[in-house]
Amino acid sequence: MPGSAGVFNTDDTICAIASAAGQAQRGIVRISGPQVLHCLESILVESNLFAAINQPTVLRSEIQIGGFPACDAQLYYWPDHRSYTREPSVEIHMPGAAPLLQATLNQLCQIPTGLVRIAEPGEFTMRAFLAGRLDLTQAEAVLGVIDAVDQQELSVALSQLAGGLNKDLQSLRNRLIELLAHLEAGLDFVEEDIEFISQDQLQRQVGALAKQLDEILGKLSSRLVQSNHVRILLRGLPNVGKSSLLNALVGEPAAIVSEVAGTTRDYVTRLCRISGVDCTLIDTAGVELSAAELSQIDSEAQEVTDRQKEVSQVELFCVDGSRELDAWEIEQIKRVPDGLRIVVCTKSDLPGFIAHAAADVVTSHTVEGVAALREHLVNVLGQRTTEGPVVQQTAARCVDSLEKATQSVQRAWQLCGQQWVEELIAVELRTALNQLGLIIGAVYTDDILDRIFSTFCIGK
Ligand SMILES: Nc1nc2c(ncn2[C@@H]2O[C@H](COP(=O)(O)OP(=O)(O)OP(=O)(O)O)[C@@H](O)[C@H]2O)c(=O)[nH]1
Ligand SMILES: [Mg+2]
Repeated sequence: MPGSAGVFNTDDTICAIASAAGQAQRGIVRISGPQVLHCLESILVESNLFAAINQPTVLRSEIQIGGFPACDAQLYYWPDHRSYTREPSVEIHMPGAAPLLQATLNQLCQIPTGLVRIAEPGEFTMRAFLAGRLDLTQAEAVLGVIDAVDQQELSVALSQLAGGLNKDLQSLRNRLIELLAHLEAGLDFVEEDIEFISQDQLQRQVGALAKQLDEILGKLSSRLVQSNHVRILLRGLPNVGKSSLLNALVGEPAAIVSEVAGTTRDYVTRLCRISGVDCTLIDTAGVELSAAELSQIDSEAQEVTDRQKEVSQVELFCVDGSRELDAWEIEQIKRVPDGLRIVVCTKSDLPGFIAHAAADVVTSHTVEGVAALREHLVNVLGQRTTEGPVVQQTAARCVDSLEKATQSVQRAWQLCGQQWVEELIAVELRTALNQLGLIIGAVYTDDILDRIFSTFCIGK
C-alpha cells in the first residue's frame, strides 16, 4: 500500500502494466529499479543487448514470454537518472493481449535475483517524487491528467504539471530561504560586527514575502470556489454606470449610485444565481487613469479593484454609450482579455447614445437589455474552464499550509523594527518555510503521501 514500508523501499525493482486496461493492439510494461538489466535478460531472445548501453535508447528486438511464441517489441531504455523515476527504467511496448502482458509480469517477478515485484498504485510517480523529479503538486497533476474526464480538465492538469502553481511557490520558497540565510548568518556572527542584512532591508523583504503569499493564497482560494461559484466583476471608468448595472442585475439597490464620479470606493458584492450557477457580482471603484493625482483612499480603492480582477472569472467591462470612448477604453476592448469578458454599453436611453460593435446594450434605469445580458452571461458561464477534482484537492491541501505560512510571515513583519528580535523573526520564517515545504513536498508526512498516492492506478 502507498504509505506502507514497501512503497518507500526503492531497492526493489517494480514492474506493472502501464497501458490502459482493455483490448488494444499494443500494450506497455514498465519496469523501474536496479534489476532492470536482469529483467531484460530474462525476456529478450538476444542476450546482452543492453549491457553496454549508457544512453537513453530505443531498440526493437524479439522477446520470449513463457509458452507464447516469440514476438516483436520496442524497448525504451533509460540506464540512469534521466528516467521518470531517476533510476534505471525500461518500457516494453509489445502486443497488447492481456494474457501475454500478465505472463510478462509473472516472468519478470521470477527472475533468479529476486527483488522484482508488481508496483503498487502510484509507485512510479512516488519514486519520481522521492527522487526529487516531481514535487507534490506535480504528482497530483499527474493524477489529474490520468483522471481527466474532458479536454478542459486535461488542459488544466497539464498546465499544473507544467508548473502553474508550482512556479509561484518555488520562487516564494527561494526568497524565503535566502532571507533566512542572511538572518541566520547575522545571528551566528552576532559578536563580530558584520551586518548581513539591515533592519530596513529585512522589513522590506518580509513585507514583500507577506504580499506574495497573500497573492498566491488569493489565487488558490478562488480556485477552491471556482468549480461551483463564479465571480463576475464589473469594471470600467468612474461614472459609467457599474453600480447601476449591479443593482439592475440583482433587482435591488445594493450599491450606491450617484452622479458624482468616484462614488464606489470599496467593492460591493451580491450573490445571485444565473442559470443554476451561483455567482458573486462584484462592483468595483472606477479605474482611475492618472495615478499621479490619486489620494491615499483613491489608490487603495484602485488596489482593491486590481485584486478583485485577479480573482474573478468573468468581467463585465462597462463603457458609457452616451459619450465617446476614451483611448484607454478602446485599448482595453481591443486587448485580448485574461479571462471571459462581456463589453457592456450603458445608458442606452440617453440622447447621443452609440452602441459599440459587439457590446451588449443596457439601460440600467429601466432594466432594458438586462435580460439579454443575463442570457449572454449564461452562454459565457458555459465556456468557463472547470478544474478537475484533483486540482481542487491540491488547492484545498495547499490553502491550509499557505494560511499558516502567511500568518507566520505577518508575525515576522510585525516584529521587524523592534530591537533584538532577529531570533524570533527567524523562528517565524522557518515555520513559514516548513509550511511551504509541506505543499510542494520538500517536507512531507506519510499522511499526505498516503492521501495523494493511494488514489493512483497501478502502472503510473
Ligand atoms: N440615464 C441613465 N443614467 C444612468 C444609467 N446608468 C447609470 N446612470 C447614471 O450614471 C451615473 C453614474 O452611475 P453609477 O452606477 O454610480 O456609476 P459607477 O460606474 O458605479 O460610478 P463609480 O462608482 O463612481 O465608478 C448616475 O448618475 C446614474 O444615475 C442609465 O442606464 N441611464
Ligand atoms: Mg459605483
